[in-house]
Amino acid sequence: MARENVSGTVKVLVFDSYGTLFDMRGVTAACERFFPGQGADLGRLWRARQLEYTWLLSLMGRYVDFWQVTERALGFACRALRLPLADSARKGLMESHLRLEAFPDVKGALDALSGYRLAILSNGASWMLGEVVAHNGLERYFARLVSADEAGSFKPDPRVYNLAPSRLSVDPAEMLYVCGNSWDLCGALSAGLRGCWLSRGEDPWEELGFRPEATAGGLAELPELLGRRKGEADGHHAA
Ligand code: LAC
Repeated sequence: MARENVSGTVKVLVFDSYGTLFDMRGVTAACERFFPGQGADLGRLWRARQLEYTWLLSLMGRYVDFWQVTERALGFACRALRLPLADSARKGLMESHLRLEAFPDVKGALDALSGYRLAILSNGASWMLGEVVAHNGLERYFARLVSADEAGSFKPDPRVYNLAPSRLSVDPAEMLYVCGNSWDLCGALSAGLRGCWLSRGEDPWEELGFRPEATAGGLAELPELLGRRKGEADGHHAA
């Protein structure tokens, strides 16, 4: 259900990581393995606190990397739900972030988009991104894994989004950020990036005063939205 085509030249596609390329339900499944019957509640609270802590620590100017944020959020979520967190469970739950599966549409879409330079821009620490990309055998697709760590802050700090065009040496007008988390995409749009919303789930678009340039129901729609065929050289639009 491609709703609007992307207009103008796009040379570089930058993807968010968690929830866009990689399915966070792997974390919930790990929560369920360690705490049967509580996986959904723990997964939800952990993810919520993980994001809230990134926002709080960024606003406080107290950056610590995404691994530490994630571990602190896990500690809080377990205490809030009265779940005893043994070291083995902590380790297993944390490491589930490194073993997330890519959504089923990722590999085909990356193949179809091989005429573009592709990259990731994520809150995840560089080594975390490297591990999850390698776990899915996707290393060859990406020119760069850009981590918020390089800005010492988290999304939606504009300094994080600005890393993408600067690290990839591309004019923001020729770059499209593709993201499944609409708050994150609003942050990118606010920072002056172009953005396509990947509407994977049932969540509606956030009411933060921005509209995406295009909306895709899955990554397989991207080549059509971009109006280009596989393998076309940069700068030559099919549509
Ligand atoms: C990321 C989180 C926001 O990958 O999903 O940056």
